[in-house]
Amino acid sequence: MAELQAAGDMEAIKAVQVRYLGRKGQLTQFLRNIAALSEAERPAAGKAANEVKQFLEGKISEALEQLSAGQADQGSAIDVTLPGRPAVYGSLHPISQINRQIMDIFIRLGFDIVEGPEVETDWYNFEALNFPKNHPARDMQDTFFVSSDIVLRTHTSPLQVRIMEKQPPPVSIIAPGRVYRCDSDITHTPMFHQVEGLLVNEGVSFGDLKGILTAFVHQMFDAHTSLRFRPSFFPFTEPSAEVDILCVMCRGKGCRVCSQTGWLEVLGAGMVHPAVFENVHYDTAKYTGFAFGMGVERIAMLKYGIDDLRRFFENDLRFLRQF
Ligand code: 2U9
Repeated sequence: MAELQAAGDMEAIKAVQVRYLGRKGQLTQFLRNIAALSEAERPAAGKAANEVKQFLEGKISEALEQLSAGQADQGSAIDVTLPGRPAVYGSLHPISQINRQIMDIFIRLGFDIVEGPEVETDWYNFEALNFPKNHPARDMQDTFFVSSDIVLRTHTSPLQVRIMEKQPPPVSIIAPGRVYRCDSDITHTPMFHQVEGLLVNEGVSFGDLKGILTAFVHQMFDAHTSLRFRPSFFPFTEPSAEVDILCVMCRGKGCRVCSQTGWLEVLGAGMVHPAVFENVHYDTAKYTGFAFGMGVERIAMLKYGIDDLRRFFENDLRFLRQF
């Protein structure tokens, strides 16, 4: 045992093994000589010798195991020639990508990006924007109320009211962000993303609005996309319009995506209602302005041909990796 303990490497352990258990080893010789003993001595001697043999074999293999375990700890068992694991890259969510594309277009057109609170007061979300007290959007059915006076913003327009309160015209801003509506089905999620724009100055006309939105659509979709302005209504604009583009799928022939109409609604817009300007103390005799709004998920679905809004919120990597 002392010799085994002193053995520092594989060779030294093997030498101990040979010395006692080898063909000419001490114990092997002893076992051979048992035959020469008297019949009375033989059984006890044989039994004792075999016990010693088993004990030694056990101790030697134990010593060999300890040696190789020690070597693994020191790192020699690591194969440094194995190829490394590939790094997995993340990427921007399709909504973030479309959001950035929209922002880039309006930045080039001279707009500034503004952001603000997602929890708003009734004044900024509704009252200042000329929503009458009994408007259905103010219903608990449509809006998430934090308290009777505090709501999760249902659009990013309150932010633009805040900006106008703080600074005089000219104003040309784009407000992107999350908005919340008490709505959940195949085509609505309780949270979605909006981009709204506002431009106020002397002499701003509906023609300016058409020019800006046409430039936007031609950069976002295709330089030859046809647009159509349809009369509509919002409390905060007058006149108001909804903007359609010729269906990107069927080019106006009529298909499932455009419900056989040949057109796709992509934007809402209009001239800012004078009541809104009065609420922020802008001189309505001097200034006019236009505003517009769009849903980012909707633009992304049309651009990428995605038919189910819920895909954006499931975070299934097999979907996300395609963008
Ligand atoms: C101020 C005054 C007016 C923003 C506007 C729309 C028309 C519009 C919808 C598009 C799809 C909301 O995401 S959506 O459901 N938006 O149709 N938004 S004009 O008008 C404003 C904004 C701020 C101070």
